[in-house]
Amino acid sequence: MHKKKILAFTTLAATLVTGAASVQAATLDDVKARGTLSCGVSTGLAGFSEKDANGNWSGLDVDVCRAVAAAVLGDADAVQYKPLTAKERFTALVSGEIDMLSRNTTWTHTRDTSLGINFAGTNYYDGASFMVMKNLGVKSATELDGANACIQAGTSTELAIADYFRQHGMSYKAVTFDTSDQTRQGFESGRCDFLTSDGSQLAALRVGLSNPSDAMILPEVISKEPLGPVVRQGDDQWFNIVKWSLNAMIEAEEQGVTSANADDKRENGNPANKRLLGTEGELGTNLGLNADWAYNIVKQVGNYGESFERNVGMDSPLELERGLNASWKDGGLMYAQPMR
Ligand SMILES: N[C@@H](CCC(=O)N[C@@H](CS)C(=O)NCC(=O)O)C(=O)O
Repeated sequence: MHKKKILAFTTLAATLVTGAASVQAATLDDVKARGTLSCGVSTGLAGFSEKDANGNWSGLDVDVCRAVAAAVLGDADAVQYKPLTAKERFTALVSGEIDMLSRNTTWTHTRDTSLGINFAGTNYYDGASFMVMKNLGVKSATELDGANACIQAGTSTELAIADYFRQHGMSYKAVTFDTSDQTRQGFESGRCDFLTSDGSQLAALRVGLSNPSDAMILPEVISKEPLGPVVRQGDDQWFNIVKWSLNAMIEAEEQGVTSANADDKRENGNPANKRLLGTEGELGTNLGLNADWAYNIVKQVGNYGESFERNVGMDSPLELERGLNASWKDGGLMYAQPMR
């Protein structure tokens, strides 16, 4: 190729890239202009994303939506929640119907590389398991050969269970549903011998049964299910904002910064506290946000540990232990990239 042609080609490529970026890289502007964040959540899952009788949403996944709204708009309440089934969620994100997805969604290679989406971190490390009624008399998943499985369509659980049964030379019949409510009702009305989903979701579905103590979760954990918030590809600034909003919650717990002491720590804390909370450094500017972006997150939503305990922890109906979701400082996997 002649030099001139190479130059022309390079200019064209640059124009295409810039053009594409300017079409898509507007999420922050859109959210600010609208004054609310549009966040995709589940249709209802206790502890993760659930609407109460007054129409207020709460949960661990809802807190990630709230954190982003606090960082971007200074108001954790400025969120419009869009309930989505497993099947609908990625289309809603890629089509621009929502600004971000925070709906117990597993980060997998195929999703990350083929759907035009980016995972912005992990807010719950999970694994798929099985729930049975105690009166079935089954104590292990290895006793489930030939059983009927209640399972939600469009989930990674469908793939996990297929692998598990094949690997163990067993068969099952899938009875699929679109929402967690339908799946729970199917299980409760005896349409299947077991219900399979991520462990946290089994805990959530179990508390929704008329008699939770009738059901038990089997000991096998058959897959890795790292759950986290998702954005569409093509807007790196927005990707950074969602990624670092979650990271700020995790970092705040590592630093011992809480909703109760954030005011004190931002004035009198150590250098890392001040950088996180915006009284020193440029972390906000680099994201295109105000200096108090992470302060607003911690003050209004809390750090990751506060959110975990409030929504799914031992004092909540789900009674989930921190386990893998403990801070790395306590032997878990929650580890924030350095905020500097
Ligand atoms: N983590 C898995 C499963 C996600 C999932 O949709 N699980 C069901 C469990 S029943 C759920 O949360 N449903 C909520 C709803 O119906 O909106 C995935 O990403 O595919």
